Amino acid sequence: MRAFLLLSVFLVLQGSSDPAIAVVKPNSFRASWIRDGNHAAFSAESTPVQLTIEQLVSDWYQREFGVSIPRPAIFNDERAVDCRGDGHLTSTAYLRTSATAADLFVLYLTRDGLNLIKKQRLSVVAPAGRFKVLSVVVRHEETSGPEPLAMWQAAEDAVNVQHAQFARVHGYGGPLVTFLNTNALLDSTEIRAPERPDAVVAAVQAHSKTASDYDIVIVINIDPLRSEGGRTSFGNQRFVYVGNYANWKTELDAGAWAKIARTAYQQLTAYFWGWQPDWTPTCGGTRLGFEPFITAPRLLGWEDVDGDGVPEILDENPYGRSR
Ligand SMILES: [Ca+2]
Repeated sequence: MRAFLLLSVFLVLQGSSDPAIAVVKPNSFRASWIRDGNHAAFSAESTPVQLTIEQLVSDWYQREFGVSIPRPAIFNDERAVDCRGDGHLTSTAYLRTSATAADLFVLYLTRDGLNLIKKQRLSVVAPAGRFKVLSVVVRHEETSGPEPLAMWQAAEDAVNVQHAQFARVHGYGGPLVTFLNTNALLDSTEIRAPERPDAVVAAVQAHSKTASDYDIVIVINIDPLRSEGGRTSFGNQRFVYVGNYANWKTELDAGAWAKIARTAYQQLTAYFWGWQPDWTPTCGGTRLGFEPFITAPRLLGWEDVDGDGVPEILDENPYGRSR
């Protein structure tokens, strides 16, 4: 877990399409009472009825973004705190703008839903569908072992199995996310700067692979002489780089390859979907129950929060929106 935190520190966001907007408005909204479903001060009998958290969050979407989100996805786990003990309520809403893209609305509120801590609106890749991935494994004698591509393929296949299992448990017809993987093995002598997208594009071309044919290019470079984190690069070519974040010095076993795959496919790829680590803050090894996913699935639109049987990311009328 410490390694994942380290990775976050190393994260480089290049050319993000929409800068984060952070607004702090403490105590700005106190609509705590309703009458007959309307936001009036008291009921007819002057008996105050407190708004539910869901209603409060829904009102924040209307107020801050002008969008109707009647049944918002909410994460409000008291255990989700950072190393200073700070936590918050997180709500996200993905509204599709095309088959592959979405507007993402993010709210951080105090746990009682009454105060806005931060808001964001981003244009992101929708966290659903089939993603064509070119995985480039850079071979290093000390760490790669005799069959690096076989080990890597088993680890990346396991990620697809995780998505398939999630879909099965939730009764969906198929996985919400599938990675269609093509793998390439490059010797470390073939590529001098594997952290640079342009160098990778050129190096794979020598292997008859065209980077632009893929939605995402992932580079795995477990260089025993280079302790470094990972990064996600935005741009014409979406690019994920996983360095030797755990300072491996010897041959990677299946468990290590599985960790690398989780870093690549569950964590660094999730930045394309708009995910940020503090959606569900943790400190050290805290586990909140949604692993191997990197965050609460409902925040990625992967659960049916409005009760019509369709996960919100596929729902034509997500979050209880009317037609
Ligand atoms: Ca739904």
